[in-house]
Amino acid sequence: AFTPKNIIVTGGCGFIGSNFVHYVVENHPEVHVTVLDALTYAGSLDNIKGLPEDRVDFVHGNICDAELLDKIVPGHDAIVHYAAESHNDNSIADPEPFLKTNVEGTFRLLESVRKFGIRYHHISTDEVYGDLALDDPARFTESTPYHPSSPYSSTKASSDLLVRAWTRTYGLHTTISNCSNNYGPFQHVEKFIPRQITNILSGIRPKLYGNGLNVRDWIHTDDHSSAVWTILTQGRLGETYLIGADGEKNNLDVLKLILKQMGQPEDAFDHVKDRPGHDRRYAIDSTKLRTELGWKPQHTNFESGLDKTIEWYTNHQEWWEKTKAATEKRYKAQGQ
Ligand code: NAD
Ligand code: TDX
Repeated sequence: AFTPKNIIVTGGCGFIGSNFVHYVVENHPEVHVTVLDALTYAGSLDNIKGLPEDRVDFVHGNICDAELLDKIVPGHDAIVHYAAESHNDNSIADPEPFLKTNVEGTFRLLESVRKFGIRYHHISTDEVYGDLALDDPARFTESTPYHPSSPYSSTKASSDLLVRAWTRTYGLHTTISNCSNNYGPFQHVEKFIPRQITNILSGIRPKLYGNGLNVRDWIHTDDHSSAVWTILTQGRLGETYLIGADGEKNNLDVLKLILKQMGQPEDAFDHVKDRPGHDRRYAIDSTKLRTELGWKPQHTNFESGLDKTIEWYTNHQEWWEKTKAATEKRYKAQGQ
């Protein structure tokens, strides 16, 4: 097994990256983390506040900055790459930052990994595979062909292909993981679950796109973290692993559960304009990760995970209210 001591986590001030940093600090006391984050609208130092200073360093910078990478990468034994522009609706309104960060940013990191010869783990998404029909018995596997639908998912797919080509051509020591939809604390209020919870807490009616029958395969972000750690330390080099927790649910059912858990009538929401090109269904078959590396999700009770997430947003109003008004303004301008 690979036993890293000094890792760089890009995007460690965002939702999933910061949950991973918390996970490493709590579970792997021998590991030091350097967070590299540009603090875009989606990143906040509050997300890693209070972590021990001798365990976590913060570097404010952009993954596209090759000179900065030359300075900070030496002395580390791995990069775990979470940084991205991550929101589909934003990518439809303005794709350019997605090309820069997701494609060029990954290219810069790969060049740095090539120069300094360190281990690289690439965080990606199930959206690279496109979507499945609602009644298709199939789920995505590592051999499903790439078929991304949105500017966001096409840039993530591009970044995965760069990793594969750099690995084959230059012999880099890499792994890739493609995970399904995450939920949990520190998720930006632009995303589905936090948007609806914070709408209710703000006296705004939740907003459902289209008929709400689109299916997402939900996983708690702590299970994503344990899977990434498992792949980083035990994964076979050059391989891709799909991460999922058998959590398929349609948006309407998730919304009704949120309304119920927050004491609202089940029809207290608005139908709004559908997302252009809206993927119908994602579903992950994570057999390879489970059988080859022995990983299992721990937080598989969605109702209780959702309840804790509602509690977190209820108790952390000061965390989300800073970005709430601007986010809703953007949605309103799009008719959503
Ligand atoms: P997020 O938008 O919450 O956070 C992204 C972080 O990256 C922010 O802290 C931001 O400041 C930082 N960042 C953005 N551009 C940067 C740049 N050019 N240089 C340095 N830092 C930059 O995203 P998230 O939802 O936590 O997603 C993290 C990763 O996980 C992404 O790669 C995403 O594609 C992938 N992923 C997300 C999900 C999901 O459900 N959210 C599922 C599967 C995979
Ligand atoms: O207000 C809303 N109403 C609504 O019905 C919002 C914000 C979303 N939706 C729908 C669209 C999707 O079907 O809910 C579903 C989930 O939407 P998002 O939270 O935007 O997530 P999604 O587009 O599925 O992508 C997420 O999972 C895969 C992450 O944002 C990506 O970064 C990740 O790659």
